[in-house]
Amino acid sequence: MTEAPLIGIIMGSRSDWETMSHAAATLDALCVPHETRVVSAHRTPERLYDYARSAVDRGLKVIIAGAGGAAHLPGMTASMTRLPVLGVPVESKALKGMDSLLSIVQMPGGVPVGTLAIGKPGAINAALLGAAILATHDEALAERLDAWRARQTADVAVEPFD
Ligand code: RP5
Repeated sequence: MTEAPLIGIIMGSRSDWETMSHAAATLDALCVPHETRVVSAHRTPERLYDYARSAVDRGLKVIIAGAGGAAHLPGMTASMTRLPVLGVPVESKALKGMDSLLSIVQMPGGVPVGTLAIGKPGAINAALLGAAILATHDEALAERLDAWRARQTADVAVEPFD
C-alpha cells in the first residue's frame, strides 16, 4: 500500500501474525490502506506509548489490536488515544483464547475497546468493522464493502453437498 495508512493493525508478538494476517488480507481485499506493527504492552511499553500517542496526528482513523494471554494491548492502546480500538483475542495455547477474550472484553466503563471473536473470525471481522467505520465517510469504500458482502452472500451454496 502506498497511500497513507488509515487503519493500524498492531499485535503483541510476531506469533500473532498468523491470526492478524487475516485482518490485513481483508483490508487488502477492500483496498483500505493500512500498516502492520508488532507492539507489545509488556515487552515494548515505550513503543506502545509512542504508537498510541502519535496515531491521531499520523492520520490513522481506527486501530485493530490483537494480543493473546494477558492481553493488555488493546486496552492500553485505548487508554492513550481517542481513536476507535478494535480488540482481537488471539487464541492462546494454555486456555484457547479465553484468557485473551476476557482480558480484552472486560474494560472498565470509560475506556472502550470493541472486542471481536477469538482468532481468525475476530481478525476478519475487526477489519470489516474498521472498514465499515471508515465507510460512513467514504462512499467509494462503502460501495466496495457492499460488493464484498454481496459476493459473500452469492457464495453461499443452497445445497449442503456437491
Ligand atoms: C502476547 O503474548 C502476544 O500477543 C502473544 O499472543 C502472546 C505470546 O507471545 P510470544 O511468547 O509468542 O511472543 O503478548
